[in-house]
Amino acid sequence: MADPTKQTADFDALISETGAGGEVHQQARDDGERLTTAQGVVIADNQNSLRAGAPGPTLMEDFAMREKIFHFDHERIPERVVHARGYGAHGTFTCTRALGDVTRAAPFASEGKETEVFVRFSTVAGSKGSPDLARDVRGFSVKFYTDEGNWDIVGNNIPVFFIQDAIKFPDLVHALKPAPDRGFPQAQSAHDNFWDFISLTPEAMHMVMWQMSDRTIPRSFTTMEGFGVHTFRFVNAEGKSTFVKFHWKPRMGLQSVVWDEAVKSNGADPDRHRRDLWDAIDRGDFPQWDLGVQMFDQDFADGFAFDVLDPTKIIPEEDCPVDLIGTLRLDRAVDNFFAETEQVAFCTANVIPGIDFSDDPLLQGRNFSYLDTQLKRLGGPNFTKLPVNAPKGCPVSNYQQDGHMQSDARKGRVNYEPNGWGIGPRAHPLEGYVSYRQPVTGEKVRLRPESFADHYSQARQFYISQTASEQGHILAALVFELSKCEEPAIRERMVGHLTHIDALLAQDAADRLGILEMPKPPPAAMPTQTDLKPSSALSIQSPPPDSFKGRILGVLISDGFDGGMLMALKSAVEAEGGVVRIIAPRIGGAMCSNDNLHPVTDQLGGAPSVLFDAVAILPGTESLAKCPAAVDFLRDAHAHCKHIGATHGATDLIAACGLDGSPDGGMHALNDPASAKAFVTACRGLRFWEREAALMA
Ligand code: HDD
Repeated sequence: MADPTKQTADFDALISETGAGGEVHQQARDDGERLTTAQGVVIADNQNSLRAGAPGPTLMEDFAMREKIFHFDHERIPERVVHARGYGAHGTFTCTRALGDVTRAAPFASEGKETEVFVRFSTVAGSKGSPDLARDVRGFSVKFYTDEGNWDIVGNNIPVFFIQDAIKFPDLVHALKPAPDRGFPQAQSAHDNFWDFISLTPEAMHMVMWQMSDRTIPRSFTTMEGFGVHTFRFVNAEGKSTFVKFHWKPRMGLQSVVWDEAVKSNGADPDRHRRDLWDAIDRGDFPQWDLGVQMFDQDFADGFAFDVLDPTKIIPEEDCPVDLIGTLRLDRAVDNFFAETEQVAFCTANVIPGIDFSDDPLLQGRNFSYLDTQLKRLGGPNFTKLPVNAPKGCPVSNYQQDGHMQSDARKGRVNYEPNGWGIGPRAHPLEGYVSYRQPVTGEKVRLRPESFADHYSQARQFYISQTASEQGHILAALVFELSKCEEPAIRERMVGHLTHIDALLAQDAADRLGILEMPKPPPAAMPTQTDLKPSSALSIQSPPPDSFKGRILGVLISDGFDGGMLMALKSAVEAEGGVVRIIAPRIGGAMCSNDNLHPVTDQLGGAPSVLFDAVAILPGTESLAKCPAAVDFLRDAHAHCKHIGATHGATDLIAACGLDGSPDGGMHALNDPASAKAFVTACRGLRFWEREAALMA
């Protein structure tokens, strides 16, 4: 029988002498880095628990193993009740227009002033592991580490919200999230409970139009707008208040994918958005947004057609311009996802001198919810001490003490104020935060103001501001979502609401849902104003971006491909600040026409065209016409209205897809370097939307 002591000794010898993990141990010894317990005791063996004899039972006294497993068992914290899936990065906000006359807020004190920021983007409905391209509103939260304290704009990529009063939020979220009995569907609104609630909530109709638009399937975080949603106040040194709404405008322009692409992307790369942000920062192509503000006074508010305190309404840019006052640049990925992105705690109540709240009832409720939720999620009141949450631009000094995970060890006997010891921090009436002196009167009532009662006019305004293609996408999204509702009454109620927004949209939706008799519209508290003008800022498609910067051209090649054309495409794309990825049947490379093996970035089976903004098809002597993945690659790119460049060698693949390869505004012949450049210039436009009408016909 084998001697167990001997076996252990042999195994130890193996570890230190051979490569089976041995190098790691040896290396750690050499470079001085030691593996330790949380108590700092150096661990001698991280592969074997302490046992009574080699085949014998494990001993309770193995404190190193117990501590390791204990810590592992407690790695999870509750995910956010909404916005669980998110991705963050660090950056800088630079003021481009000083606003000292309107606000004391530190980031706007002088032109060129820089303030550190942390930004977290998110989806609302899905759990932490849900796919990035669910149809969903996106969170856009910015924490400014100012020299007068932390200020958070906790916004979305849509400027309005579903409900007008925070008391309705738990119901909205319950209806949206998986049903409590079956625990699905995950990360989507296409189900009975959501539309049941919405169809009984007329105030949601404006938001629903945005939600059904391509805004909820953005190409990436870097191509989304962000909005503070509510009206806030700027307050200057004299205590004068100016109303303000915050807008983030992406430098890459607004860009979204189409629905079929989103569905397929979720399978091909469920991490598409976070990967895109990580890659952009990694290659030094730092995403940027301009911060815009709509500033207005009480007179403007009184004369505006809607209540500026109603979070289901926008102020069109034509009525109140968006002034650009600064730039946000994200240039540093997190070091540790959990420590930073997961533990960051945003709160609408985190304001600084110069920023104040309005009486928007949704905002007032949010001011309670965020602090409350952090307590549950982060386990105690000391989460503000975590590096990602702690102010960086100013000192923190107060008498808050103790509590779970306290890391501050304030010295001395004084932990109260006022105190007669003459030590410790004191309030400062001049430098401190002073709330805007707003006169308040009124009876205590549970009442929605009448000025919040128009639920359809801006929904209509949004709809008529869209291009025909975008309107088609809204209709298709409504039909998709409502078709997932099993209860006919829900579909009918929704179509009834649509009648108040646009009669043709309602009729088309009814037809495509197979509703034979037009449902009666629900009574409207106020008739729809049909004279609101379209606002071009509400459309994604017009105008399209003027460069291919930050976007990806997928070039499909096979053995014998034209290397000169690939180089021409690369230089044209790189001149625009874009990225080329090279896709081939084998990840080991593809033979160029000059018999050199060219490296590729992706294998065709794992890189469908949904992952690229535009595609070029450069097959060589190796035909791709019989390759199903290549057929899907081209067919999808075509169906998603992408710009397609193709060499003569692509003719048989084009035919295999049943497509007409004749050049048009979206199909480009690649035959010389000049044609490569012209193709990339055409790719600046988002898509060749004209193809869509033909595809639908
Ligand atoms: Fe909220 C998270 C945005 C209404 C309660 N919300 C959360 C996040 C964003 C928003 C971006 C994620 C923050 C992060 O990245 O950590 N929420 C909004 C917007 C709203 C809104 C733009 C309407 C204009 N939210 C809203 C209401 C309530 C909440 C009315 C409650 C009454 N929201 C929360 C929360 C969350 C949250 C439960 C979950 C996780 C967290 O706060 O930190 O407190």
